[in-house]
Amino acid sequence: MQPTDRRLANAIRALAMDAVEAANSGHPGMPMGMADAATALFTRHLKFDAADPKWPDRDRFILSAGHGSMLIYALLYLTGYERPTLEDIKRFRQLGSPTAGHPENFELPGVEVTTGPLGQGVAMAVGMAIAERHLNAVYGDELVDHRTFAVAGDGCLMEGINHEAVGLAGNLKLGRLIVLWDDNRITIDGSTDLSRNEDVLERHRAGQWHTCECDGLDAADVSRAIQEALADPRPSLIRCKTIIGFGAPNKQGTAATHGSALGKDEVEAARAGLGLEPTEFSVPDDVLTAWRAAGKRGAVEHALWKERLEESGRKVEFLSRIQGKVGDAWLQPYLTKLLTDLKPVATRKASEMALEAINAAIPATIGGSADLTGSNNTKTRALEPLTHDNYAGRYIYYGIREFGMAAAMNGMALHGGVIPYGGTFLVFTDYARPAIRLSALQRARVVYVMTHDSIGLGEDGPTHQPIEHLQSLRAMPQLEVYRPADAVETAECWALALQSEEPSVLALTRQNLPPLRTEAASENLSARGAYRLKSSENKRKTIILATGSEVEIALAAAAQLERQGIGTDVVSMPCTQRFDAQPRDYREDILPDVSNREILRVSIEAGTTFGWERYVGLHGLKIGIDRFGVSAPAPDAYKYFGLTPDKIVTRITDFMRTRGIQ
Ligand SMILES: Cc1ncc(C[n+]2csc(CCOP(=O)(O)OP(=O)(O)O)c2C)c(N)n1
Ligand SMILES: [Mg+2]
Repeated sequence: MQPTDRRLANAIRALAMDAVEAANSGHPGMPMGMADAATALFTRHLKFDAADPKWPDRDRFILSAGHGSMLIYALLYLTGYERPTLEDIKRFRQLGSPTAGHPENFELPGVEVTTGPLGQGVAMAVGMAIAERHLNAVYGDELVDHRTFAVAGDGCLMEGINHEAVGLAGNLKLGRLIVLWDDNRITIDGSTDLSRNEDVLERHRAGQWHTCECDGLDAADVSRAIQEALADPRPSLIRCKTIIGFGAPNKQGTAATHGSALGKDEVEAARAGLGLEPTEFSVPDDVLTAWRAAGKRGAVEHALWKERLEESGRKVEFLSRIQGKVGDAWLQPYLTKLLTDLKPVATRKASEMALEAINAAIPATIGGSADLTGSNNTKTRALEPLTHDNYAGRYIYYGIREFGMAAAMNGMALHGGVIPYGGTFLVFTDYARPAIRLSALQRARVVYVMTHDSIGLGEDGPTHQPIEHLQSLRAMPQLEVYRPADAVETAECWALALQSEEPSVLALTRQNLPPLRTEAASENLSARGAYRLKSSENKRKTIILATGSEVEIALAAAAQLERQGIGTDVVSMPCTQRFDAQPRDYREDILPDVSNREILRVSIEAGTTFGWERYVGLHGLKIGIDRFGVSAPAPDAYKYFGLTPDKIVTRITDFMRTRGIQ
């Protein structure tokens, strides 16, 4: 006899309680409250095949309320994924176990995205749903026809990013996106009455979503609501009325179950009340069998899909698209053409020029901007807008939603089959930063096209002029920050960003820059992160390191220094992280390990000098801007901050004199 839904759900409850108890850390309340809803979704609706977590046409499931990670670990184990094993679950939250505190996409196939920072899961689900509709438009129902389900808590729906996600999904009419809201009316501080009185459903309806409600503790009723959501052409929010920690007789319904072990006595009482096995981590045979059968539900559909793939005639193309490998065959022809027609150009414009070649050569790219298309130069001529009536389009008008855009791009990148890039002003990486951090943590290949990268943007003034941004982004692990100095470097940096498995930020100028690299190179020089653009003519006394727009200034200063007999190298440093990863020999060739008295190292960047001692040493000269900017035309702002060749030459020679450097 098939076990009841409640018994299936109770297996989730048991594993969640026991794992949190064993770790003496974690969140039992959420998985216990949503166990019935998850049972309905995984045993009746979700299209997946536990034997192949990477099946491209699987439905995507995102646990946005990532603190409830035991919910997804229990589901993956019960339905028969290879990992986590029961042993993994026993080692919940322990060093080296894939059952990390919060779900991490790089630990377990089946965990589609990394969640924990509340709200971002739903926003990434929006991106997944966009990628699905786009690929459906490109490859048809035979190959791409799936849905995106997310489970969100009160926190996910309170976070500001939810507003952006709801707006994007509503406008794009992402009808295949279904969010199940764990409406337990509890957060860490206690009742949601303490902090919320909005009508959450009404807010979603205002964003053109479909909404419905169900008893989240009744799998059949949840299933009914899911059916309703599936039938509606709009994105759906299902309000699942639940009780946090359901089954813990004394603590359920209270914040006490949110984020700590229930305690031995309460677990025993819950076991008795729910009719669970008396021993820890045990799942009755008939229950496990039923769950394992649910894990195979999709096998037939999967097999049929494989047949369709074989017959489609597009198998190779489709699979390579999903794998996401891209070449840089576009680069050399582009550079060859570029070098025949050199003229001053802003690197944001150079980025657009490179994108013309990239978008023609790589159909997986999907561009966009947070309402600064004309400024970020992200839309190339052939790209049509991706809209609800043309999902085949490759350009997204994200609206003024930097955080929503970045999170959606994470979802798109992790869905696979598309390579998202999106723009805003570099200063507004602050608005997107929590999602940029998740791009990095998740190793999502997202390219951030961040223009207006310094005081060089001019009149918009200090609110718009990045100061600390470049260095703070460089401080982020697994994120490559590029600041190219001219059109050639811009193309090189684009090539590197596309071939990376990590996210990249391209910091690009508003103002025109002269061509600095005027001859063909035998390799991508930016790949080294830093390279000698000009070698000293006189005996080398100084090495100037500069990035982006300041390389031009460094070269002009170097020419003056040479005239004074001071041999000067100029090193262009488009990517500090790449330079750091070079072999020692290379790094020492560029920056010889000698004292600043012998060869003075100087850095020039129109931003904070914080951190540049890393390259110029404690006794080097750091030239930059350690205050907020000014509203003025760019040349005046540069003059005001002393970022001109004359001023820099004076600073270098003064510095040498006062330090007794000959
Ligand atoms: C952006 C962010 N802020 C704060 C937290 C810390 N935090 C984790 S869970 C939680 C409460 C969430 O409440 P709810 O979503 O209702 O979850 P429930 O208590 O119902 O499981 C908070 C504040 C977080 N994970 N992410
Ligand atoms: Mg809650």
